[in-house]
Amino acid sequence: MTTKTYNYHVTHFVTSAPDIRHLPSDSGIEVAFAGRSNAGKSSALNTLTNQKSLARTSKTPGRTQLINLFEVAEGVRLVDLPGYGYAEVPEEMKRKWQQALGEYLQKRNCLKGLVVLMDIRHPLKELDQQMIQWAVDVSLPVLILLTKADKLASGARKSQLNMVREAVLPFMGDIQVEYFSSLKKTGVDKLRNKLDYWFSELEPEPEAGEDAQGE
Ligand SMILES: Nc1nc2c(ncn2[C@@H]2O[C@H](COP(=O)(O)OP(=O)(O)OP(=O)(O)O)[C@@H](O)[C@H]2O)c(=O)[nH]1
Ligand SMILES: [Mg+2]
Repeated sequence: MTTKTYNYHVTHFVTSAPDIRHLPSDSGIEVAFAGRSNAGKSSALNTLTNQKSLARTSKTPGRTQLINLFEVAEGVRLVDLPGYGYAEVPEEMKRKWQQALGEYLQKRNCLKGLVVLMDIRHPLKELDQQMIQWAVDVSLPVLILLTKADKLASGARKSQLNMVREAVLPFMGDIQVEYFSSLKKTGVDKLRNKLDYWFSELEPEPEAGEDAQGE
C-alpha cells in the first residue's frame, strides 16, 4: 500500500448532527476526535487544517454540543465529537451522551480511526480510559494526542509522554501516543501522517476494477 497524502487545508464543514442517529449515511471513511471537554479537540482540527475557525473553540467547556462533520476529500471525513466529562452537565445527560458515544464507536462502520485528545497535565481520566477500551474492543486504531504540550517544560513533557505510553500497554490495542500543541503547532506532522495512513489504507484503490470482489 502506498500512503496517499491529503491536503487537510481544503477541509470544509459538511453538517452538524444533534446525535449519532442523525449522522449522514454510514459510507466513506471517518476519523473521529474525542476527548474531555476543553481538551483541545476543536483547536487541533483547526491547527491540522490551518483554518482559524473551521471548528468552534471556546474557553467555556462544553462548547461543541453537536457532532460536527468535516470533509477532507470526497467520502473522507473528520468528526469533531462533543466533549465528555463536563462537570456542569446534568448527570442524566452525561450518562446518555456516554452511551451514545459508545454506540457510535461500536456501530459506525465507516469509522476507521479514533483520535483521543487529553490535556497533557491530566491524562487518562476514567472516561478517557473508557473511550480507549471501547475502541480497542472493536479493533479501532487509536492515536492519543497529549494536548497543550506548550504548558509543560520539555522534561516534564517527555516524562508525561513516557508515562502514558507505558500506561496504555495493558489495553493491548493499536495505540500510538504523541504530544501536541495547537499553540506551537507541535505534533501536527504526526497527526497528519496517521490520518494519511488510515485514510489511504482504507480508501478503495481507484485502479481496482469496478466489479472486483473478494479482495
Ligand atoms: N495553551 C494551549 N491552549 C490550548 C491549546 N489547544 C487548545 N487550547 C485552549 O483550550 C481551550 C479549549 O479548546 P477547544 O479546542 O475549544 O477544546 P474542545 O476539546 O474542542 O472543547 P469542547 O468543544 O468543549 O469539548 C481553549 O481556550 C483553547 O484556546 C494548546 O495547544 N495550547
Ligand atoms: Mg470543541
